[in-house]
Amino acid sequence: MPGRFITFEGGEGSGKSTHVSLLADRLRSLGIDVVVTREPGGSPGAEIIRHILLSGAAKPLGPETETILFAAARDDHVRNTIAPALADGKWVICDRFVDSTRVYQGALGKVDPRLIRGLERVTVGELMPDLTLVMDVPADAGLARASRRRGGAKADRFESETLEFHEHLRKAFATLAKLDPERCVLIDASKPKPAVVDAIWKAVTQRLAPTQARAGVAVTP
Ligand code: Z5A
Repeated sequence: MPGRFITFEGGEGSGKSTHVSLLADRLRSLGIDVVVTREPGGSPGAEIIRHILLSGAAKPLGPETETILFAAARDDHVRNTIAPALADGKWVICDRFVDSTRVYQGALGKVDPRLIRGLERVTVGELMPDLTLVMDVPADAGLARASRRRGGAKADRFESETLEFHEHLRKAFATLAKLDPERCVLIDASKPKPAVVDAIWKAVTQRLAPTQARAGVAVTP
């Protein structure tokens, strides 16, 4: 049986990495084989492109070129990490995926949606997530969390955008979740961690029935 594909999306400091890791631990405790990965990156080739993108080196080339670079990284990641793991029956949890391109480059960067959809068709095809958890937190609170976690380190290409940019980002992710309720669940990530953990687990159990998956029972998402 093919595995399950879960993605986390949302703005900076919304708790994606934290909850990717907590969810993976919980699924593993049920005996499920889990692969944790991220975008941009998640495969050796894509990690090289990640460095180019997050250092800001590609910014002067414009949003279209950045979009193409995110797609090139995704292509490598899907082929070398995600697709093989799913084919092996593993569960894949990915920190950001296509929705980040739709929001950062599409809604915010004003890149033509036809280019974005075309690149999605080539890189992802039918391999869309079974479940996407959209972590929703006020932009200022998310940025404060990200800055605390970073300590004295320099903000990256996207973290250094304005507060207004991050507020638009939050709205765009919420709209995207609303438009695709079959796949997306909006999580109130401003709550304390235990409450967020519970909300995520509720979504995962309702949509993907992990206890049945472990027992080898076919699950219809
Ligand atoms: N990008 C793009 O433009 N287009 C694309 O197609 C893709 C990506 C795929 C990747 O950055 C950047 O690439 C991203 C978009 C762009 N923009 N930026 N920046 P990244 O991978 O370096 O970072 P990120 O994805 O933005 O995540 P983040 O800023 O590292 O944050 P996070 O993973 O969402 O949060 P966290 O590290 O789990 O939590 C932050 C802190 O808050 C940490 O200390 C936690 O302990 C704390 N935390 C978490 N939850 C809570 C709660 N509930 N209460 C209190 N504190 C909490």
